[in-house]
Amino acid sequence: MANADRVRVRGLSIARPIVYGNSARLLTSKERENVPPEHTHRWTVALRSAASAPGSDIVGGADDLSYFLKRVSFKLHETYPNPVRNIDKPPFELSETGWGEFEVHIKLHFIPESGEKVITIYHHLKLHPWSLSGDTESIPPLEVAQKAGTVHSWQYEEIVFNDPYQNFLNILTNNPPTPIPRTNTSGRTIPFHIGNPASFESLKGGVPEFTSLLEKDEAERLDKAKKLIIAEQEKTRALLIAKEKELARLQKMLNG
Ligand code: SLL
Repeated sequence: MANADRVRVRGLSIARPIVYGNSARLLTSKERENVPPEHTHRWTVALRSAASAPGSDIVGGADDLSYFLKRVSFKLHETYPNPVRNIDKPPFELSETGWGEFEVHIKLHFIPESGEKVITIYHHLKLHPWSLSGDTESIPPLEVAQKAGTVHSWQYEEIVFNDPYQNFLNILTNNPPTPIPRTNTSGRTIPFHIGNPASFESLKGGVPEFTSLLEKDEAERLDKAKKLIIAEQEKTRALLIAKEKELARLQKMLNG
C-alpha cells in the first residue's frame, strides 16, 4: 500500500447492507437414501448483499461482495466433520444435510486493504417451521413441516466501517450497493420479520425479500411498542402513588 492509501479518513463512516441466515427444507425420501439415516433436512447458510436480484428466488445476493470480503467462514456444530468451512469466493454460502438446529458462527474476513479485524456474527440455523404458538422448542410433525415448505430465517445488518483507509474507501465507493427496493419486487408486500411467526404465515411459500418499506414498518412497530411501554409505566406509577396514599392513610389510622 502506498503511504497516501494508509491515511485514514477520520470522522467518516461508510456502510454496506448485508443479509445472513439460512433456508431449509425436508429431504425427499429419494434424497434420504444417499445421506446418513438420521439426516432429515437440506439447508443453506449464507452471507449475501441485502438486495435481491430482480426476479430471483434467492434472499439477497444481488451484489458480489468479494470487493470487500476475502473470506467467510462458517463454523458448524461439532457433530459435522471439519466443522469450520472456509468460503473464499462468492457466493459466500454453504449447503449441508442434517437433523438438528444449532448456532452457526459466521466469521467475516475483509480484504487486506481494509485493515479491518475479523467480525463474528451468530445465526441460529433454523430447520423447523415458525410456530404460531411462539413455542420455539417444539418440533412440528412431519406433515406440518411438509406443508410449510422452505423455512427461511434471515437477518438484515449493516457493516459499518469507521475512519476507513483512503484506499479502502475508494474501493467501497467504486462499488455502490444495489439499493433495496421500497416494496417487494414480486409485487407482494411481505411483512417479513425475524421472530414474528405471524408474518411468515402471510408469506405462503413465497421468498422473503428485504425492502425499505419493511424497515419503515419495523420502525413504526418499535415506536408503537415504545409508546405502549411508556403508557404502561404511567399506569403503574399512578397505581403506586395511589397505593402509597392508601398506606399512609392506614398508617395514620393505626397510629391515631
Ligand atoms: C441439538 N444442539 O441437539 C443441537 C445439535 C446438531 C446437528 C444439533 C449433523 C450431524 C451429523 C447435524 O444435524 N447436527 O452429520 O452427524 O438439536
